[in-house]
Amino acid sequence: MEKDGTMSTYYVTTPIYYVNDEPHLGHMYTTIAADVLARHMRMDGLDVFFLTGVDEHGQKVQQAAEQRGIAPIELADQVVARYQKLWPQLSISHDDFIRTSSERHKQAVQAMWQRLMDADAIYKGMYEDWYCVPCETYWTETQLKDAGCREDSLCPDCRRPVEKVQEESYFFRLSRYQDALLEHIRNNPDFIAPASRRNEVLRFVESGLNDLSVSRTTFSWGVPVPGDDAHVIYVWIDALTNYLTAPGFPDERYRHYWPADVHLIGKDILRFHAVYWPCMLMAAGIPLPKRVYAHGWWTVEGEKMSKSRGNALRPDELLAKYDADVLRYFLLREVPFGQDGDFSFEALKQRYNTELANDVGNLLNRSLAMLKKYRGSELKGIADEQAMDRALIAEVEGMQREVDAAMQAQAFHVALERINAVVRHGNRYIEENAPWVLAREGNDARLDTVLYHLLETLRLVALQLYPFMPSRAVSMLAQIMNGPVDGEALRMAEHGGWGVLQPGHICAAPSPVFPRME
Ligand code: ME8
Repeated sequence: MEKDGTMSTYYVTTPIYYVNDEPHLGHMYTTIAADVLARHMRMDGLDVFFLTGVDEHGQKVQQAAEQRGIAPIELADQVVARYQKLWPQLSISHDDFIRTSSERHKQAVQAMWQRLMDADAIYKGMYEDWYCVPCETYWTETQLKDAGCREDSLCPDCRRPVEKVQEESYFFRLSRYQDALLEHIRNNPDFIAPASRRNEVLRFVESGLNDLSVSRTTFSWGVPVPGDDAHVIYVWIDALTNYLTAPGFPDERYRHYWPADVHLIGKDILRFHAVYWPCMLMAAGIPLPKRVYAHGWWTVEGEKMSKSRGNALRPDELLAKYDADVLRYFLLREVPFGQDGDFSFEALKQRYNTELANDVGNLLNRSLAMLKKYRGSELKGIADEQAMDRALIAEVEGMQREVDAAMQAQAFHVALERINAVVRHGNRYIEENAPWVLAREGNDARLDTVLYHLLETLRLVALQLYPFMPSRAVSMLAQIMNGPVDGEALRMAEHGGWGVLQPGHICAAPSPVFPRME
């Protein structure tokens, strides 16, 4: 809550995904991570704006559409339909879905362009490119170098000679903002994360920035340059401005959510987000996002995922095998966010069976089963609280603080490890207290106290798991609360304290939430 009584905002974004490819594991990953943050922050009572969407313009999309004999917008519509079907299947709770072909976006991009013109940050010059006549394709110097074709000036696609062409282009004065950007990165240690990426960007900026070509005359599928229709605004000004369009730019209302709290991206597009974007914003007099977090890349069963290898993991294939919660958990638990990792079906099964079926599932089943067997599922209250009970409470409260801190730092794996530690503590607590012995000996005061602490621990564990596994967590809570639970309405301020369950409350009988995976 802010001092004036308004709710604090939290604005989280994913990249906008190109529509010349179908969704795959990589797209799922960033979007799931953003969703977990959004859900966590909503539970914390923040006014959250979670944005995802698609990047529709550019030469590649125009060419992909031509190859299929359809208009670019038709291709875009098809891929948009795939994303819009996919996100609910993965329990993605975005507040807005931006399309760069929309009218609102065109307005925003042209307004952004105008601001850059007004600041004299854009000028007209000549741009050198390579052109393959047979393929009718333009290649940049970098693309030729990356494909090992620069030496002989060959086309990366058909290996025939390419020719150098010059084209008129607008340029953004990136070099002018080099010092200001360096100062910003140095003064704001949290601006780029993780730290290794921050160092990478610092080194790149220190090595000197060149002005950036920001328009093309060689294709038409894009936003026209205001007042110069022969030029289309080149991809990055167009794409990056989406983060302003969605909250309302150029209307002043965009300031309600802007600056973004975090742009989540893959490491492949770090330079655009941590160098070009902040310089554009500085030039336009718009505040910079608070943070850019570049996560690592997934390989699949040890191999680089690529279209040509045909091994890109597709959502349909994954969702046919596992439900959304299992995928969400695995992706954020398996690899520390920021590092590269490998997706393997064996590792997924292993983690699920150990941490979810064995640890969380057992704690829930045993606790509810004992409560049913010894107390007809009724919680009686705390008649004999001892040091080990207080230690359990302290552990649960420590988890809440540390999960919060981890989420502020996008350290998803740390949050999950911390939750798992409480679950293991809960299982040990059962062994140490041996409720079956307490029942046999007729030690009702102690038995009731132990059962109460178990159920309250489970309830608070389920709350912390909710952002990661919304439907499983709701199933856990529904058994504990013995009634339907609306996940979206969960709030830490209301539900997050120890002692919400009241004596006399009757829980449901256990029914497995994490059945073993064979
Ligand atoms: O780059 N592992 O779109 P895009 C993890 N339109 N994440 C991966 C991945 C992998 N193997 N492969 C892709 C674009 N990603 C631009 C962005 S933003 C203003 C414009 C994820 O469809 C990762 O988040 O190529 C990466 O940044 C994104 O997909 C690239 O998606």
